[in-house]
Amino acid sequence: MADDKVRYETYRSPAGGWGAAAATARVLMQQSVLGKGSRALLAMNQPGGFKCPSCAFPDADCRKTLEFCENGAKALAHEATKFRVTRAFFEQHTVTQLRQQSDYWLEMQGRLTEPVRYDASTDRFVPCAWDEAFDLIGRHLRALASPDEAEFYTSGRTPNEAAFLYSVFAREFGTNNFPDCSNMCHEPTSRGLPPSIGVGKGTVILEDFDHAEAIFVIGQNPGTNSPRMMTNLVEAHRRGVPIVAVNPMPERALIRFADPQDVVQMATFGSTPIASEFVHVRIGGDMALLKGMMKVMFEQDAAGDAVLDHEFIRDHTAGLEALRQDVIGTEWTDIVRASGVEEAQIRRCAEIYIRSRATIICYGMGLTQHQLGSQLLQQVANLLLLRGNFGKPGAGISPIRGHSNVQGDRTVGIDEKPSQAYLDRLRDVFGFEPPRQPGHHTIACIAAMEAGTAKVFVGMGGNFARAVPDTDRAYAAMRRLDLTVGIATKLNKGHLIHGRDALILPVIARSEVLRTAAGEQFVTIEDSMSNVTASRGVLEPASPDLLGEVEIVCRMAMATLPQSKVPWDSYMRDYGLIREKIAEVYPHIYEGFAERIRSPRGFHLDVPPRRRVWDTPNGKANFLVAPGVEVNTPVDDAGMLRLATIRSHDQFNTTIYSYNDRYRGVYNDRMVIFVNADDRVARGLPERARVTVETITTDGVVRRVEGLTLVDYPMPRGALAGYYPELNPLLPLEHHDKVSGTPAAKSIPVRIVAGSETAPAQTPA
Ligand SMILES: Nc1nc2c(c(=O)[nH]1)N[C@H]1C(S)=C(S)[C@@H](COP(=O)(O)OP(=O)(O)OC[C@H]3O[C@@H](n4cnc5c(=O)[nH]c(N)nc54)[C@H](O)[C@@H]3O)O[C@H]1N2
Ligand SMILES: Nc1nc2c(c(=O)[nH]1)N[C@H]1C(S)=C(S)[C@@H](COP(=O)(O)OP(=O)(O)OC[C@H]3O[C@@H](n4cnc5c(=O)[nH]c(N)nc54)[C@H](O)[C@@H]3O)O[C@H]1N2
Ligand SMILES: [Mo]
Repeated sequence: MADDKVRYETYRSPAGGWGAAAATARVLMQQSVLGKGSRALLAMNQPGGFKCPSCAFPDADCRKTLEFCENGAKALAHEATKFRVTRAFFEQHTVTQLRQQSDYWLEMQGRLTEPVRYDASTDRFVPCAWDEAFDLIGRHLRALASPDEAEFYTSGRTPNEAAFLYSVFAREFGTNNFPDCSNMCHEPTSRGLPPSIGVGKGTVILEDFDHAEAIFVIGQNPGTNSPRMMTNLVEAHRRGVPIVAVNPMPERALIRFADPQDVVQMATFGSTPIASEFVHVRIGGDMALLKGMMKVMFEQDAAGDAVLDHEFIRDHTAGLEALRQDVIGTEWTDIVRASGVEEAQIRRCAEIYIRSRATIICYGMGLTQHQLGSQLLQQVANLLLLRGNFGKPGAGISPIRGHSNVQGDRTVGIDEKPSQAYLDRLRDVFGFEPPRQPGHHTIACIAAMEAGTAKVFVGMGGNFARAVPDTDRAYAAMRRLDLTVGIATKLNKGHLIHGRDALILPVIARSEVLRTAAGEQFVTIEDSMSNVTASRGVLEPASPDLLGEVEIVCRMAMATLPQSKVPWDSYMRDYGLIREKIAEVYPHIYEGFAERIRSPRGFHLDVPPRRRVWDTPNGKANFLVAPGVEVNTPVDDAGMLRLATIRSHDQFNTTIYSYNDRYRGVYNDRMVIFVNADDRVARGLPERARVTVETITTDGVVRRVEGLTLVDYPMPRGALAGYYPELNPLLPLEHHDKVSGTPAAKSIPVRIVAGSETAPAQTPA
């Protein structure tokens, strides 16, 4: 069978295993970096080496020599690629032509090599000296009527040092406009959990997985998006720990996994079953499921069974009775209808939870990206609090973050609603008065662009226009800007949706050596479990004309703020001086940063709930009530289906590595919609029908994506899934969680409006 033929089949092997090993070798060869890439892989996540640029899962304690996974290897191979985007490339293609190209094609062109500026007379990006680029940025920013006309976006690969200075720069300039990739991701964690447990982070560390007696994995696909977590799940399974997976898609790695680093399993083609209980929840059915489990507990408590940790509840919490009322008052019929899960299975899940003396609940985008995402997470915390699952080994809440430093960026100042206490410290440490008004998150930033009140957009990494909702509106909004700046390793579509003036500034990547006038520098990142570690690149930079992100921030600041109180010049030489300032601004967590970072495995930032200390107004952990069982506004349309936009196995967010999604059996196609066969048949559509999907809204805007192929898949009734970012045109900006501003990308109300005959087999562009 030709390798580029579109096909859909059922993947029957375990996830991981030889499939993963082969895929690793393939991507190194494809990027022509087999030797260089393999050497770099040996330094990844090792003391003295660099941190994997892929996901935010922590590394294990030296247990494995090769602490990487297939998808980490892909990220590295694409970063270390031998392909280059040169000035000749930009001469050959107008921007209008480049915009027609796919995300995949743009990614495959390789690394950016020198700064470029948009030239409208030729519709091309042309080379531009670094000084000229900073000068242009400074002129635009200083010309603004108000600093709030600038937007400073951050994507989560940016290391702590660069993110910290970026936030200092924007605040000295005078704005809190910090749209961030996290606003589309774990913002419900950052906003929903503080009123509940006093911190917007996870409370679990890796060692806890060795002590847990039950693990729940809800709305998360670790086999693809955090594969190093599979090691912990395999080990837990071997210890006989029940693992409950809650997902509308029976993700392969949640069912069966072969550890590519387990020699015996590889030699014998063995594998480990993962989930002891697979809960096939409806999209958005988790609120009902969680309430159902709590209802079982309150019922047993009423019957006199010791299922609640009364001592913990008495000493550490407030609000139990209101929660009890709400949950007891919720009817089983509603719970079963909304969750799509039978009462018997919910009772089994509750039993697993009750029997365990230490439970971890992990979750991902399947919980955060709903209209009531923040409140949903508060129910997860409620469930954990009922049995005192905080501040003891093997227990806690574990949001599995996305980008490798997305959590760190937030910790060191990327926050559009900073606390007044933090702003006071910033003032005291740097001697300028920071702005006190909240700024824009991602959704507010797009609204400001649409309104014409945003004029300059600086993107520190990322692919803003592709990652955000409502693609057509976002593109139009970006085009209204006076200046767009993309600071990046690779060319992406976001750079091509630009303002009147535009710059693309190429950076030294995570895996590459950072040299300054003061010698070799390292940076630091914070993983999903609050461990801060050093990262030192080992490869030569992709081009001599690249700058580190820290230097780019410092030079933007110097070009914009000639009277600045901040010694930018010294920071871009010696990153140790930046860490000193981080320690001064955040003494409660970063005191002694310089010494503590010398430890080969870094250090852990204090998370108070681990000590049963609750940084809430009443000093308690709070049971918080969310009315009802739905996480989305009901839609009055009998033909409505809920669409979850998800990641394939071969992408990192908007970076597309290939058109395959091995574990879901899809090859050479991304324009697919996974559907329950009964929902398809009910619409009179044949298998593999070519369809158009349309969003159901009341705002009068028609949002459609055409040319999608229906693929039968074990989805619950009423649920669809398809790939992000191709389906982002269907996601309305207004369809988001009001608490956090996070787009409800997992529950778009849609209908199938047009179907035709079976899609012809075809080869993607
Ligand atoms: N290789 C790779 N690694 C990555 C990324 C990548 O793109 N590629 N992205 C990184 C980033 S930024 C992030 S945030 C993480 C994302 O990691 P995940 O959170 O795992 O990402 P998704 O694929 O968006 O969706 C997760 C799961 O949610 C399920 N789901 C959808 N709707 C619901 C629901 O209503 N309830 C429940 N219970 N489940 C639901 C989907 O079926 C899917 O299995 O991964 C990070 N790591
Ligand atoms: N419909 C839908 N939309 C979603 C999601 C979803 O599940 N569904 N998920 C959301 C989530 S969780 C997230 S996190 C966002 C992601 O949004 P972003 O973070 O904005 O997007 P990425 O695709 O991760 O950004 C990739 C680009 O980052 C640049 N880059 C890579 N490495 C580096 C580096 O080391 N330094 C710098 N400066 N640049 C670098 C490269 O140019 C690359 O093209 O998307 C969100 N959008
Ligand atoms: Mo994310």
